[in-house]
Amino acid sequence: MFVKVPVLIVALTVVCFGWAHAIVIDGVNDFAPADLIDADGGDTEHAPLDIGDVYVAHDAAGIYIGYGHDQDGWSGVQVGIAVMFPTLVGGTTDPWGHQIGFQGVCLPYFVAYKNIDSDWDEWCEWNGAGWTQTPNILDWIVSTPFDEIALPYDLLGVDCAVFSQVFIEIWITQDGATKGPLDFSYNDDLQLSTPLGTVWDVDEPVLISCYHCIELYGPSAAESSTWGGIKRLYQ
Ligand SMILES: [Ca+2]
Ligand SMILES: [Ca+2]
Repeated sequence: MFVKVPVLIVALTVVCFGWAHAIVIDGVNDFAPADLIDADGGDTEHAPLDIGDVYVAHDAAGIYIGYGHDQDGWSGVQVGIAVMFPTLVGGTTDPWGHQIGFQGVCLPYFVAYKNIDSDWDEWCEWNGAGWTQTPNILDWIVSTPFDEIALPYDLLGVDCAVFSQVFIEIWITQDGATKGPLDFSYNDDLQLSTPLGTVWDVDEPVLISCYHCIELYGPSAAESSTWGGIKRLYQ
């Protein structure tokens, strides 16, 4: 897999035109139907833990992610988003100390976290030895049943002419050091809540090595079925 990532980058067009569209971050779904990358709804035991439809769009200014989720009357629910770019080697640990980890070549350089109860978010960037965590700088709405977040390229510090792909995973967890990923978007086979039941506490990290792969060019932010298929083979 170390070899295949740069090979795929070279094979892709990396010019920044023909972008899709900006998204208004207001908790109202204004993504295009073609931006849907995952219909994840209904695969947890409890609705407040469930990620629903996941959308990704982009324009010349950045990346936009939207997903269905409503913690309803529950408390302590948190949302994490890992962002990986090819060749940027990131961290293996969860910056908020949950039982979630990263392995293989898919080490996220960024993790965004939101504590829904307090509307507290942190933008976590890998500094080579740990996470540099900056609170409450994210444009991220979680107060409606459809959450939206903007990740401007200025925030990411990346050049869309260099990176034509971004790798993303989203999870629902809860406050606490024994809490793992109750719902995943991409790694459904590793999530701890399913319609059959929920594992509420674990003592070892659930390790992921696969992500949604988003192509950052063209008319919409389509998931790469080719690379997604390759990654799935290595699970
Ligand atoms: Ca789900
Ligand atoms: Ca899922």
